[in-house]
Amino acid sequence: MSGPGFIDQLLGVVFGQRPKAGPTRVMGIVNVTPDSFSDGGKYDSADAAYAHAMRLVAEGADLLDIGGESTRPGAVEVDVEEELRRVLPVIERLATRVAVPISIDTSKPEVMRAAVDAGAGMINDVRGLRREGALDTAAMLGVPVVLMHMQGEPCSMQEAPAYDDVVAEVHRFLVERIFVAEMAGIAKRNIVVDPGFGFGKNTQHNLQLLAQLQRFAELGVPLLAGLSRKKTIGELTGRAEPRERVFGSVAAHLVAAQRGALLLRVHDVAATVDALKVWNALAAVPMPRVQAKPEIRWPDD
Ligand code: 7PJ
Repeated sequence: MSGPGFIDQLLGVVFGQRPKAGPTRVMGIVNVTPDSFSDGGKYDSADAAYAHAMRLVAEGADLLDIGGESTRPGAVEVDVEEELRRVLPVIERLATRVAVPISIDTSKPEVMRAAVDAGAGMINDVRGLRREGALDTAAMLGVPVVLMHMQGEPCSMQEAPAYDDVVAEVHRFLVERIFVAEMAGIAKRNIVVDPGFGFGKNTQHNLQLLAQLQRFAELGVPLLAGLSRKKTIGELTGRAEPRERVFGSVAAHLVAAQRGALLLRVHDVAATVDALKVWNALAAVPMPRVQAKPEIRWPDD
């Protein structure tokens, strides 16, 4: 291993050092699916997806996540040919026109390979490289990978999500996947982890994960969080319409960033970037040392 990797550069990390809390980066979501839950059908053509991606870059996205198969609850799988037909034209056009890295949101080895050939520089796998051939393909391609936790499969994962201890179980899973990925030849500095909010998790599970997100930030690899417009945000805010969950999503992502998430996967790039700017401005303000509490004596002490 020599020199900083792609993720180090993206995060502005000095090689060999990982920041405890650092400059959090924004990954803009580009769905090329006819059935995505929050912008369903709006960007199902390559032209529209491309235009949307360009807009996210203009809004300040640090990288783009291109997905051709919906993983929303209840979604049905698409085959390799269809997934490639959706994503490849978009990746090809973007790769030569945008400066930001492109991530491919897929679990299929064939799609990983073709997407990287077409110019994608990162793999985002909601199944944590558990599909047959995915580990070896990712290792061979040598690009960074996001290993996400999911209980079950999208078609049924929200029917009855159950854990004894969601934080401990997701943590154990991610530790295991980091180990397995390294054993398969994926460099640790190319690994990003993600607890997978909403993937076989109800609102209580998601809140517990968010409350203890710091534990995942301490795994020694960058942490990604994605809560954008998800059902949990809808439940907490009373917003049934995903498009109306922007403010709630921004709040959740700001909390995630403060608890150590270095990457935020979002639909609403401009709003998230503004929130991060406000938070980051505070980092430059000198904080006085916490003073010893004045001793208060009550008369009858
Ligand atoms: C996530 C994802 C997420 C990662 C989706 C949606 C569903 N990839 N792909 N993390 N969610 N890494 O956008 O609501 O949370 S698709």
